[in-house]
Amino acid sequence: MKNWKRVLVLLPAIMMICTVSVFAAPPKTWVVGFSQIGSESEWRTADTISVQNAFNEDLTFNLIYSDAQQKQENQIKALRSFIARKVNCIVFTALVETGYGPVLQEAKKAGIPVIMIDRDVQEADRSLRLTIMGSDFIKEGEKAGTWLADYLKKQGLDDGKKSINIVELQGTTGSAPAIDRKTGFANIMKQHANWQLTRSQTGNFTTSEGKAVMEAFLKADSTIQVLYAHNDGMALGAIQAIKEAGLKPGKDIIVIGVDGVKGAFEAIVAGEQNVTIECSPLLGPQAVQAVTDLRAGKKLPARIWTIEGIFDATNAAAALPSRQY
Ligand code: GYE
Repeated sequence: MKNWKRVLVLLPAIMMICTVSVFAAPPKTWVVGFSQIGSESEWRTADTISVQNAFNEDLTFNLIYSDAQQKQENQIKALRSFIARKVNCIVFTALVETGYGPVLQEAKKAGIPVIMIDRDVQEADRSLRLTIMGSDFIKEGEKAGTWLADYLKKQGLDDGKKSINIVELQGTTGSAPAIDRKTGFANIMKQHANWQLTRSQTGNFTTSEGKAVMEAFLKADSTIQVLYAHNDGMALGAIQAIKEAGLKPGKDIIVIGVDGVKGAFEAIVAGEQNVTIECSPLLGPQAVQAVTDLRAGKKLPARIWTIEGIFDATNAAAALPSRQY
């Protein structure tokens, strides 16, 4: 009798649970604005395609894509237009780390959540964006330095006394990966008193500028032993410059790149690049997952890391066929 009464009292709730599970409302369609920085590298193209495909495959999202063509003012305009259109969420890659404070404040005021992918901003108010997903660029720089230390040791090229002359091709000035990859590499340099950074200049993450800057380095300096390029695109441009100067890249000059694009794998297999530190651009599925969680009312972690490897002559050939970018 008692049990029977309990069932009667709980009946409305039981019915509601059944209705919700059988006729669960489909997720609300969300409009997502994606502000991309441009198409300066093979990496960037793979990243754009990954994000576009992942959102377009999910019919509950409507992605508005904006390409800033490497101009911060274009990005700020795009973000303002997303706010004016009252998008549900903004996915944002910042060209450089600073200068977006006011527009991010506007998004916050409008109640539009911002998810950073790949490149973060440096704003004192960390609440201006919900999360940042992507790679640890400082760690990438450290991996490059550690790889070099191991390689020089194995080849018997570093006695700890004679100087090791290194040149650096930096990424876009003021961007998170350029700042952090420099810092990470410098952290390892500090442990090697004889390593000298003889030249360091931006190649803007492009193959053409990487080539031009390396040409200038080679003209001015015949003692270069190592090139550390903040991305593979610039390393590949520099390889051309090294060849045109009558030297053998990968042998006369050790070439280190970052990203892990197909071109770098091919250059490693050909013996012209020595190593690439992987940085995955395939952020689309992770971005969709984060926005889906957000829509469902879940709290996002403040940092979502990408897991990445290191590829050199010991493992690049085996990995090449399965590379996706
Ligand atoms: O390494 C470079 C690109 O932000 C991690 O940008 C990205 C960098 C990548 O153009 O190739």
